[in-house]
Amino acid sequence: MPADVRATKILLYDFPGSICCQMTRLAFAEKGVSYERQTVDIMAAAEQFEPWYTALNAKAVVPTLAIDGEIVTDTFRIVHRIDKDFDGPRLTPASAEGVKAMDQMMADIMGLHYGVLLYSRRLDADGKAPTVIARGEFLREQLRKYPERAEILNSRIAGNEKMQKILAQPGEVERHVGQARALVSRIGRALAKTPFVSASHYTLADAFATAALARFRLHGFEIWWSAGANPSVAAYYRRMQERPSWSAAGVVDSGNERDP
Ligand SMILES: N[C@@H](CCC(=O)N[C@@H](CS)C(=O)NCC(=O)O)C(=O)O
Repeated sequence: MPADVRATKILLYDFPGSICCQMTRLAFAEKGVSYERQTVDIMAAAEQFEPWYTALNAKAVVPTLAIDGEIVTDTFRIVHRIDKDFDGPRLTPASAEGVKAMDQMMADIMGLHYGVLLYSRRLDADGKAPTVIARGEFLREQLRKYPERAEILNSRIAGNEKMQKILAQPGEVERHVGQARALVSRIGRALAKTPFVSASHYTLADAFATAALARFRLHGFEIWWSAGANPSVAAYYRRMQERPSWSAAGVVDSGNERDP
């Protein structure tokens, strides 16, 4: 049964530029549900590693949703909860088969390595990504300061080293960029069948696709659908930009690229 939105306290632990938070805010906006936001600075202040936050989200990532104090983590689960718990337009296809296809599309969008996409455009003359190296040093400094946070910081340091390895191999970078490009083509093929990526109406997959396309544009890959390539994706992207949810959710597709 849908919760009574007016009586329910909905709090999103959030970071403005985070792609996952943008997906979540799009789902809220399309559902027409109002909520409170608390910023968790995942960059300079590294608040995601603070004990009060890891008590809510053991993986030390945003977003986290609190519904009347009940904690929900993982963007995929969060947006499904938003759709299920509250009144508003249904953001899932009607059939079980449609939901399965939508979930698969969302998993594939979430599965891309957005960090590689960003930093592959930021390599120096030696093929290294100074920002990624600096972030690795920052994480090691956090570890020296807060040895009690070793478990989560060590896993984040391992992820940073893995990304540096990927960035050092042009073939690997190409593979990741190719996966993102293939996803844009797949969105184009889906749009040949239905006006939205998973149904004839807006679904959670559109929230994911919109945030992903915005991220690709931010990183300089708009060429995948501009200038005549993938015209259905170009038209879809314009339509998504025109929806009230675009600005309500604060989708970022230009400017300063500083999100991990
Ligand atoms: N699978 C997780 C991924 C969340 C995630 O990676 N969030 C990023 C921002 S988009 C984050 O919090 N990063 C923190 C960091 O890099 O330390 C989810 O969907 O919630």
